[in-house]
Amino acid sequence: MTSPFTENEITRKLTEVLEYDFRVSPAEATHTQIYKALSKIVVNYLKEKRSMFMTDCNSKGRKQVYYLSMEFLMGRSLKTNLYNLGMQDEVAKALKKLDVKIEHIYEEEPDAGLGNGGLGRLAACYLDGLATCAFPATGYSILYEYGIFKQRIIDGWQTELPDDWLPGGRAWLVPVPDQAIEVHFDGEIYEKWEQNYHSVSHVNYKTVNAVPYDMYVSGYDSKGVSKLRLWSAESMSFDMNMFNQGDYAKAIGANNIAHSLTKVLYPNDNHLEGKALRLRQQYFMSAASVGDIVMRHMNVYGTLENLHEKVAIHINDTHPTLAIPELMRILLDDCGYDWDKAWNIITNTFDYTNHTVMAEALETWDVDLMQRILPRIYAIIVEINNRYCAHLMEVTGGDSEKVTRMSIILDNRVKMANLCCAASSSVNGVSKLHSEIIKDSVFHDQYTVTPDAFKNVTNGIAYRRWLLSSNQGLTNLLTECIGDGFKKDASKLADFKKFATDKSVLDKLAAVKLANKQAFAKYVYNTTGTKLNCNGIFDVQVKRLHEYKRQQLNAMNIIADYIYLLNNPDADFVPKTYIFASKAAPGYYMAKQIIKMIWCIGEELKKNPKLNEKLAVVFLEDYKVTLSEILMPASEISEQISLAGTEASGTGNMKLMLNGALTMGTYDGANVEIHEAVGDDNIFIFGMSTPEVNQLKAEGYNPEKIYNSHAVIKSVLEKMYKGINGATFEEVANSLRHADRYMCFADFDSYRGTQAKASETYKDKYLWNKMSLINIASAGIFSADRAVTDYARDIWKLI
Ligand code: T68
Repeated sequence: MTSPFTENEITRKLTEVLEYDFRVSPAEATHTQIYKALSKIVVNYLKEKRSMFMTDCNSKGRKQVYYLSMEFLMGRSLKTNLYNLGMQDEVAKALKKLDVKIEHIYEEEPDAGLGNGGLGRLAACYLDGLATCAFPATGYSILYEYGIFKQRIIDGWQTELPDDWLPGGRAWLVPVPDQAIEVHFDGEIYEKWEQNYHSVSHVNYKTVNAVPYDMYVSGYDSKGVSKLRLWSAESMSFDMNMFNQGDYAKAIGANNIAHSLTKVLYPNDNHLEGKALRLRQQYFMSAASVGDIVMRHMNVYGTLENLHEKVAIHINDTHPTLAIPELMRILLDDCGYDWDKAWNIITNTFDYTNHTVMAEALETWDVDLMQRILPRIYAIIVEINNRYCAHLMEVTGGDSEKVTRMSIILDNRVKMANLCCAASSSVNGVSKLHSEIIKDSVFHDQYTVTPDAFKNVTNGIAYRRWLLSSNQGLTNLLTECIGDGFKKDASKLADFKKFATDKSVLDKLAAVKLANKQAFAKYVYNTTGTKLNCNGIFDVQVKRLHEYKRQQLNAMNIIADYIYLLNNPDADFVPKTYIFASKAAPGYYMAKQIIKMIWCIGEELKKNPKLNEKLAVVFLEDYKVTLSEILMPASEISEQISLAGTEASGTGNMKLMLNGALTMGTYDGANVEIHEAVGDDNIFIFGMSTPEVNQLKAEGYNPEKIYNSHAVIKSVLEKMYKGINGATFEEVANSLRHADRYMCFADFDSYRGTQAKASETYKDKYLWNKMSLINIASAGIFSADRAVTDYARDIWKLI
């Protein structure tokens, strides 16, 4: 791929922008100024390229996808865009002439942390995949002024600091104020009948202006460019509606809800926060996006009749569900469509992805709250529900219990997932196992009524970010062995399998891993002062902190090892460093206790230097996309130890596998497919399967009984009670002993035994490296390019 600009052109553009924006010469410019100038050059280029791409798509009448998500965890943009555009070398050379290292410029960019974890990162990966595969795509979300909080670990406790990312992050945003959309909240509705004509008017509403800021995402070696349109809430400078009603304070925007609406991302993952502000955020994003989609479609086609033929609207989890009644509102109230015609467009336009089966994460909203904040939208939902239930009564032959369970409104709550199922042409899970589970459990009733609507698309990752632009050593080795076809087509990674028994390649692979470990150890030393033992295993569990993900199970096994080593100081023990990084939702008490406990284990181990050579724990603060890019290449064991049936897919598991880490995992989420891809011999699977979990639950799970008869578990909990590094963890221990909701005790022996097996395997370097190579070679299926192509073909019908 050739760079769109030569080195000289880059130097000239850089000089111009620096002069124009900052009045400095390249020699005088600070790193921040160079970062901003370079970003501007890339943004301008991408904006132009996107415009050409879309003009071409529209001229061919191509169907396009709009991906609505309350979260896009973008991370940094400069490096990945330069890489995808093939500009990296030219820019590096141009900077070198100024005596500036490109790596230092990358460090100037803050992460755009507009998401919590997997769900938000998935959306970001898909923009990359969509651009690479040249599908016309637009993401919609919120321009949070503060993204996911910055985490500091102070004496082991998580403390949250605001993520003020815009000063550096704004470089990637193009404001488009003339395409702002008005969004209406609160007020009352009046229904009118005039000469048999029914109309509804919404009055006394408050208006918030949704102002778009666009971010462009380049594809790799492609003419495609994705656009992410982020909405910022701004108060109307002067609200004539209010002024005319005599409310001068409201007219000038005082006490305007816009001020708080897009301030901050809700920091909960897999947990519902039923606050009014969150509902307002959801409607704001949905209404602005649908308004924009309708306007764009009208501009190209002049009618909405063919909307469903030219547009797919994707709902990423239930958070943007209000897009459904909002489009209905526009078709009915603004365009005068009759109900059936409008509903037909709706049900052929929307698709929905479910990301969790955890009961506490399934969104429901209080009816009174919704009626107060969104009176017209609520009225439409009521009507959708009435007609839907009537239809269900017919097709189920009057099975009223079933219809009640499927009802969108029940017990004074609006059930968002049920609304999604009622209105979407497809409902999909995010791994094979998860897609089966939703058919068997949460959506079983819906499945019996519309079985063909249920699909699977296993998640995928923007693999170039974690391989080509993060792991130079491995990329070089792969290129040397299999050429560079894998850079565009991840399935070509499979060619690497031919080298699984080639000793010289395996040695080179080991050398790459060691160098990556050393680089990571240097980073950890520079940022924390902690020295890592690079001869031992780097065992990694990085993800949000949640009891279902079972960081506490990992901690239990480490404590058991610690007790063992105290009793057997000279035991033959493969040295191991456990690396954790994880944010907890700020209000999640138990998660914060678990962080503190893991941190304390690390500190106490440090106090015993001889033992610490064999067993070490580090808890890295502020896990984010950029940290994952440094860590993945250095990892050797990937901990994916959720209780079977709880993790919808996982995507960190894919990034780690791609970088040669071996999965230590339960039969859960996409681990099942990783197992399928690498085979029994190249993965460490342990623990109960989903049916076994369900059976044990049905029989009645009794952790206390296990505790009383299990010497190791008992000693581990005793340690928690007695204290680790001066702090005690009764609550963690008691919750395990008395509830153990995620069955750590039941899986403990299997986990511990499998950990021991992994350590034993590590002694055989040849075998370990071979397993690692097979993992890398089998990771192609988990590319986002594959995943979006699945969506485009099976769900959005773009091809
Ligand atoms: C994750 N979900 C799944 N949710 O847990 C993970 N939730 O298994 C899967 O791989 C990933 O989605 C992508 O499919 C989340 O990350 C959230 O972050 C979230 C945010 C707000 C409210 C609820």
